[in-house]
Amino acid sequence: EVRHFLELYARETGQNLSEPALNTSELASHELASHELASHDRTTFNPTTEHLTFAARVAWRNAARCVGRGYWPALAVRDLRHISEPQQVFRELQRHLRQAWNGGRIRSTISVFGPGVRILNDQLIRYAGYPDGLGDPQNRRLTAELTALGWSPPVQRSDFDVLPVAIETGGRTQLFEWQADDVQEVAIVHPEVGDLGLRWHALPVISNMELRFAGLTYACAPFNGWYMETEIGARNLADQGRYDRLPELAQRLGLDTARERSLWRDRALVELNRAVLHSFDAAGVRLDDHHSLTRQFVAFEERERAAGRRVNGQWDWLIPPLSPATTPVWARSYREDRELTPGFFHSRRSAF
Ligand code: NRG
Repeated sequence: EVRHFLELYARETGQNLSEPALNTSELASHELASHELASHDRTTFNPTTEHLTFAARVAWRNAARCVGRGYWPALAVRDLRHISEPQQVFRELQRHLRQAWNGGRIRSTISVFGPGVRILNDQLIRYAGYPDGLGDPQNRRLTAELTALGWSPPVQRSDFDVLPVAIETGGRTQLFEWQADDVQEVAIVHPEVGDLGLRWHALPVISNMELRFAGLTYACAPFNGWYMETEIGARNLADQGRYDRLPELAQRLGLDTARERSLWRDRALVELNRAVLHSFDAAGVRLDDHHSLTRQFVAFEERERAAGRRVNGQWDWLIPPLSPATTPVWARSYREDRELTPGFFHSRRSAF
């Protein structure tokens, strides 16, 4: 696996194996026969920041479910492998949020932490889900788990209470509350109907996937890009098992909800997505729409083919949940290699 990685690195970066980016121990291991490699590399391969940066970007490029990965060469990589103390991890997570937010011009960012650290939350920013139905039902288990670890909901509970982040090191878990200015949110306003009384956070920061390459696993490597509008408007706020707001919006739009054949669900869905696009645009926060992003994805596929690489893909994740057949991804097909590295993998121990 070290050999596979170093060859890929050399091929794509144009860094010859004898150039300084590879230190002598890596060079030596690269030249070893494979039976010797097995006993050597576990102890000798220590990636440089350049290796790590390349690996994280290629892991994104390989992410079969991601329709936004055309931006992979621009991923900002924070090499924090020297950090594993919970308080310091949290401070760096706060910095991550600030750097990624960048005043609304969101930057794709990954922070790679040291060994023995794990984040329990599946995303850094999540809204609590309460047993009585308030909040995000998807996060009920996470909310119960964090409550068992000592979190108390605010006295005035709402549908959008931001959960603390749980950082585990050496079998011990500590909770950290975000400061108000760590979490950037956008109120959802429909251009004609007005304020919908809904909101969503600007940054999706995935924190339950491991970065793997060269036989190494980085278990704490939270990363973010920016949202595509359908993630919020066609799933999070619309799914019956999530915020389920289509019936209410349909009422406000004056649609006939007594008959399925009025297509009130479909019409409300489009209007909710318009509201998400309108609100993020008005707030100056980066957000893609599903038509533009799928076109960019097809352009990415063409660049990959020109570079002699096969695109790893999972069609049912790449198509958007709104009007998929109107996008160029609909008529294409993809093959998936689940073991492809460098890659991001759901952590085996993740509870969520
Ligand atoms: N649908 C999820 C987020 C999944 C990842 N989406 C991104 N990732 N855009 C949700 O929270 O709605 N990213 O790294 O930008």
